Amino acid sequence: YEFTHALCRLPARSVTDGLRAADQGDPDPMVFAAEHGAYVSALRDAGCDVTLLPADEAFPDSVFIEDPALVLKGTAIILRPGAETRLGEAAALRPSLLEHMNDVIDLQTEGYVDGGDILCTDDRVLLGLSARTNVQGAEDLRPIVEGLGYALEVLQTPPEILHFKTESSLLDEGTVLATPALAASGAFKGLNVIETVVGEEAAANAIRVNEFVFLSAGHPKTEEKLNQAGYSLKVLNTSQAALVDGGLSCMSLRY
Ligand code: CIR
Repeated sequence: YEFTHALCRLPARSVTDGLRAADQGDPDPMVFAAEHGAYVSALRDAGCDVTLLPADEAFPDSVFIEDPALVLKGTAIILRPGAETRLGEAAALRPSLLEHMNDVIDLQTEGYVDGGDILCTDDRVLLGLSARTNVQGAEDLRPIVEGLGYALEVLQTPPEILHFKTESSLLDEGTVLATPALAASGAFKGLNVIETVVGEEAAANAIRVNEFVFLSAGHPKTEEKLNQAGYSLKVLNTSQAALVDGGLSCMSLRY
């Protein structure tokens, strides 16, 4: 969770067409841009040099830049997103990755892997199978991840959860924040788990960036729990990302 850089993409006006499991209304592109701006500022405050890519109107969900790529030790792996409207995001991101990363590897697969299903510790990559990530994608990713010195653990995300990291995040080297449902799936062997408070499940899509934990606003009990545990929090509004099933982790590639 120690990062010097982050890559973000401005939200497109077409984010109003973003994918969502349940419709609670379209995000407002102006409000989204303001919330995204605060997120980028928070990354900079936390010590990251942020590269901000232009909006890509062709892809409504392209602000969620974490899904088409995985960065390990400065090497970007271009993934194969599991939603049809997002498949082209991987190729669209490639030139920027070539420019900003030490090395770029293409995942060659006929399967699928979304970055939102991948939680990394210093030496482990936890990959949750989901509607967006399948066994073939996971097994084709394995040699790349192992070649970079990480152990890959393939886990099952409970079916009602979009992405593995929709409901979990790394708080420090030995601790994750997770919803009770994902914690109960047994995915976090060898790690301490702090559970989100019931009714505040969306808080689990958090990120640790250097000394700070970024947490979505509106989860006061989980916020209190993390304060008590000694974490330094930056609380950020994600109301518009939430309307299209996004959260804090999805909006940057940190490296
Ligand atoms: C999607 O359904 O793909 C987007 N609307 C939301 C993606 C969120 N990404 C993430 O959790 N990593």
